[in-house]
Amino acid sequence: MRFTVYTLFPGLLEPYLQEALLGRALRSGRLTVELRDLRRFAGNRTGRVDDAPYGGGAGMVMRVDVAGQALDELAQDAPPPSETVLLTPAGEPLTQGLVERFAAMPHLALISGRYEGFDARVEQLVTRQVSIGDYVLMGGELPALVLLEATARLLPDVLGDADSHRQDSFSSGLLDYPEYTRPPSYRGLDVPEVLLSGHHEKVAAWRRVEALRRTFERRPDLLEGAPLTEEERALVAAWRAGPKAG
Ligand code: JCQ
Repeated sequence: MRFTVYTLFPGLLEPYLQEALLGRALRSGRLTVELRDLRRFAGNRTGRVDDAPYGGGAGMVMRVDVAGQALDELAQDAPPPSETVLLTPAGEPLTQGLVERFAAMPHLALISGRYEGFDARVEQLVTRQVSIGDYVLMGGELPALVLLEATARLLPDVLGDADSHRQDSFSSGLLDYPEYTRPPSYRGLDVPEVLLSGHHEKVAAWRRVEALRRTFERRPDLLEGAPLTEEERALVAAWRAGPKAG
């Protein structure tokens, strides 16, 4: 898979991409990332990529023609990107489902803005706007890396065997069950007995209930979309009904 990332600060992304599993995926050729500097499109009229907002107010706005030239350049690529994605807090939330769709694309373009964001007309030039969460950063570079990393780990042979997708959080629609490793007791904190029992069916059943319990306690919003059995729905209903239940 190939990513093309437009940014004013390619140097911010470069070192992150050289290390660990992403670095290995890039060196192996399973993943290609091209960083392109948006500054090239500043032109010699102002030499700047930003300008003051119409209507007044504080802050600067990134010029529409800067993004326009980037998108023109992308249209010349072979193959052109399947999607052109602007990273912005006003975008559609990034979910594992969306990440799975990105992972099926041969070429994806990401556009990272700075300042107060792009001229709103850029929304009509890209195919999609994506948010990585409800907070505001200083630029779209970290969001681009987040989207890229979440996508890259789904590509064939990017995760090492040891890191392989067990059942990722969200593939079940629930948070992950808690995991433990040695020692069995640490400062009075004990590993649940069932995990030491060697009883695989009991372990699987315990993990499912604990995943359900964590999701109920921490992210009840996820239970709406999760495929649960009748029995599991009843268990959740009992937890909702009161502290004695379940
Ligand atoms: C992305 N969640 C937060 C900040 C404007 C393009 O317009 C803007 C982009 C940014 C950088 O992205 C984020 C972000 N998802 O802050 C302001």
